[in-house]
Order: sequence, then structure tokens, then C-alpha cells
Amino acid sequence: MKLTIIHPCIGRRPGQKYIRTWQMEPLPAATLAGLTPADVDVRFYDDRMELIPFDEPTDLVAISVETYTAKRAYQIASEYRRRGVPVVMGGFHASLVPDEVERFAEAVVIGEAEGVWPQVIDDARHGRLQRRYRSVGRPSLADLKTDRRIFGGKRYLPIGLVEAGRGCHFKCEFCAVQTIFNATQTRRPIDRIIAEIEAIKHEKSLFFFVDDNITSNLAEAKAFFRALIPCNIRWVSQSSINAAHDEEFLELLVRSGCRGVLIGFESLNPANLKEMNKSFNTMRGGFDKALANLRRHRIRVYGTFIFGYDADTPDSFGPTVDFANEHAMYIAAFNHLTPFPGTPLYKRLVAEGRMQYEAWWLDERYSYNQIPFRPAGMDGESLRRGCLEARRRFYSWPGILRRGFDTVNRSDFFMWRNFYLINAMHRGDVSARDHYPLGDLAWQGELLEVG
Ligand code: B12
Repeated sequence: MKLTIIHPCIGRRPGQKYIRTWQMEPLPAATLAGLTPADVDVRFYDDRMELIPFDEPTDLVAISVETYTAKRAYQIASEYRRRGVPVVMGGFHASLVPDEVERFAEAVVIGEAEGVWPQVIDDARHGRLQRRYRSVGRPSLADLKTDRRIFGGKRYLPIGLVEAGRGCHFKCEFCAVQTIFNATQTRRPIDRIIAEIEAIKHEKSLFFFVDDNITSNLAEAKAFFRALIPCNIRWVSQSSINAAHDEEFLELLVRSGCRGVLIGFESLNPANLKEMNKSFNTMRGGFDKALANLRRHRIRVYGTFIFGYDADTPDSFGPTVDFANEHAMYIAAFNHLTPFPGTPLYKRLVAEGRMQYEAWWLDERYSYNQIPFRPAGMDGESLRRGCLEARRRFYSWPGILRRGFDTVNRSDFFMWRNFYLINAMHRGDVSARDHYPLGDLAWQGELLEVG
């Protein structure tokens, strides 16, 4: 049996290269390959960096779908299905809106693949694919095997992506992760993660633990960091701010090789944090105290901010960029609020009649950075432009140089050298991402729906 796994891009403008900062090794594909029985011949194509050979013979196509990649995923599925090849879809978007996704695929997997993938393969082998497969509860990640052989020959950013755990216990209103995992987290056994790191560490200069929140279970995170110390690697990850108030945790971060954490600050306005159910951000002295603690331990910060919550006005942008600059954040994201389907936020905005386009991810008029809902404190265009201006200011050359001279940002030569590379890439992305199309603009024809 031949299986073709596809990781779709968000979209494409003919003749233009894809956003480089997004070209990391896709773990969903490698996880699926690792779950596939050994006698299946697996091929993998990454739509973000290569052409898909639609005419290559295959028995089953598996596509990972996120909300931003849904339109492109359906284009790819239509190509295969027109050639008589069955398509199975899974991933975040498939789990959030299976009713939509199953219109474009023979089968949809809702939830995590670990519990159901062997059955999908077996059913496909015997020509009896079911319309839906639903993962029940949270499967154990003990046997998770990431098959990186599928990445061979592809030009990814040289970062080792590794999963230590999945999910987060917080219930932020906008977050697709809490919606899917019902605010629970599962973790891999520490010895398995360490074995995975040891196997690839000679080829990776930096690791990225893709966990939604590596500190979701602080006690287990600490045990993991202790075990990580002898690996002697550099790593970055995503963390909630509460961890920055725990001195033992901070010490272990440094000793285990942590070079930086992404923290969702989201907003400087407590009313917004309350509305997004993220008031925990202001605990124990709030942002300034947490940032001072991280600074003391020389942990770099990737700060992420959201604009467009109800208390935001056109005056919200300037002070937020000032804040990110004053704290010399290594990098920062200034995004508009995005209502992902299925989230409490999406449901609220629909109930309040504030969605501009309900299925914005498929709407012909929609492109990246457009605002799919009506904000309360400004119009959509002011929100779009405010985010763009915030990014332009933060990634201006004088801004980059100033942050580059910060004592924490230049405290480690490897991270300092990469500071300029990474900031230059993000600077280029500011205009490259603006109005980036969803779906391949050169793709012709109608999306093929299941009859
Ligand atoms: C690492 C990461 C990135 C990295 C690397 C992405 C990459 N190429 O791998 C970077 C930083 C580049 C990135 C960028 C973006 N990301 Co991102 N990212 C993640 C993160 C933190 C981990 C992804 C991961 O590797 N998980 C591990 C894998 C194994 O888990 P998984 O994807 O859930 O897959 C399991 C199941 O979903 C299922 N499954 C998945 N695919 C398939 C396919 C089939 C056929 C089957 C059967 C099952 C199946 O089985 C898997 C095993 O159980 C997730 C959060 C998360 N928890 O997943 C966000 C996440 C996927 N990202 C998200 C977003 C929005 C983005 C951006 C649009 C952000 C932005 N505005 O710039 C961009 C888009 C980039 C793109 N698509 O080209 C959202 C997507 C939400 C949604 N509704 O779709 C997520 C969920 C974060 C969030 N909290 O909302 N991201």
C-alpha cells in the first residue's frame, strides 16, 4: 500500500516564495508517518516548498488541515479525488469543524491520530474507509514516534522541533488548543523525549519544544528540565507567565539550556485580559515583575500581543510597542484577534452578530491580516493598519539595532548572531504576509465535494 502525506501551505501567489519563517519541519506529518505500519510505503510532500506530483500513483492521501490552510487543503484534495484517490483529513481544523472538512474528503479524523490511525490504514487497505474516526479521550503519548526520515532532502529551518507534551490547562477564550483538548495536557515520558533529542542533537543547533505551554504542569516540567541538563542543548519553547514567578523553575530553565520563551502577554489592558479569561497574566506583580525575573536569569523573551479585544482603541498600539521595546524583547508578534471556529470567542462573536465573514478561511474576499469580525473600539481597517504599523515600528532597523545591544539579547554569541537573522526575517515578513492569499491563486477549477 502506498500512502502520501501532505502538509499544505496557507496559499501562494504565483512565482513568489513561501514565508520562510514558517518553513519548519512539520511534526503532524512525521507523527503520522511514525504511527503508520512498516509495510506501508510512505511518501511525504510539503506544499510550502515543493510541487506535489499529483499523478504519482498512491492508494491513500493524508492531509493535515489548519484553519489557515483549509482552502489550500481542499484544492489539493480535489486534485487527488479527481484522479480517484481517496483522501483522509485530520488536524486542528478537521477537529474544530468536521462537518465542513468531510465535504472535501472520504474520511475525517477528529482529534489526535494516536488512537485511530492504524484502523484508518487497515480500513483503507480493505477499501472500507469510514466517513469519520473520532479519537476518544486523550490517548497516551508514551509510544509516540516521530519519523523524521520523511524530511530528508527538504530545506527546513535548522531547528529541531520536539513535542514534550500536548495541550494546556488554561481556558483562554480565543484559543483553539483549549477547545480541542478541553483544557487538559498530556505529556510524554521523559526518557522518550531525551532519547529523541539524543538521536538528532548532532544535526540541530537549536531545539523548539512545540508544547502549547511547556509549564502547564510545573512539577513535571521541572523534572523534565532536570533530565535535560546533561543533554547540553540550546532550546526555546512556549510558556505561560506564571512560571516566571517561580525561582526554582527559572534556575532549571537556565541550567537545562533554555535560551528563550514565547509568552502570550496579549494585552496591557486588564479589561481585555479579563474578557479573554487570561487575568492570570497579572498575578504576582504582573508583567514587569515577571520580565524582571526572566531578565535576571538572561532568558530571552518572544512576546506575543493581540489587538482587537473590546477595550482596545487606536491608542492601544503605541504603548504596546513601547512596552515590547522597553523590555528589549528578542522578537514580538502584534496580531489581530482571530476567531478560530469552534472557540468560545468565535461562538460569542457569532451570537453578537459581529462576524464579517463567518467562514472567513474560505471566503474569496479574505486574505491574511484582514479582520474577519467587527471590533468594538475601532473599525476593522484601523485594527489591520494598527497591527501592521506596530510590526513596522518594532522591526525598524533602529529598533532592531537598539534591541540587539540589550545585555540579555547579546549575552550568548549564538543567540546574538541569530538575533539579527531572525529579526531581519521577521522584518521582511511584515509586508510579505500582508494580504497573503489563502489558497493557491493559480489553482483553477471548482473544489470537488463528496457526492
Ligand atoms: C509549532 C507550531 C508552529 C510552527 C511550526 C509549524 C510547522 N510547520 O510545524 C510555526 C511557528 C512556524 C507556526 C506557524 C503558524 N501557526 Co502554529 N503551531 C505550532 C504548534 C505550537 C505545534 C504544532 C505541532 O507540531 N504539534 C504537534 C503535532 C504532532 O500535533 P498536531 O498538529 O495537533 O497533530 C495531531 C492531531 O491534530 C492529528 N493530526 C494532525 N494532522 C493530521 C492529519 C491527518 C490525516 C490525521 C489523521 C490526523 C492529523 O494527529 C496528530 C497526532 O495526534 C501548534 C499548537 C498545537 N498544539 O498543535 C500551533 C498551531 C497549529 N498554529 C497555529 C497558527 C494559527 C499558526 C499561524 C497561522 C500563526 C500566525 N498567525 O503566524 C502560522 C501558520 C504557519 C503555516 N501553517 O504555514 C494554530 C492553528 C489554529 C487552527 N485553528 O488551525 C495552532 C493550533 C496554535 C493555536 N493555539 O491556535 N506554528
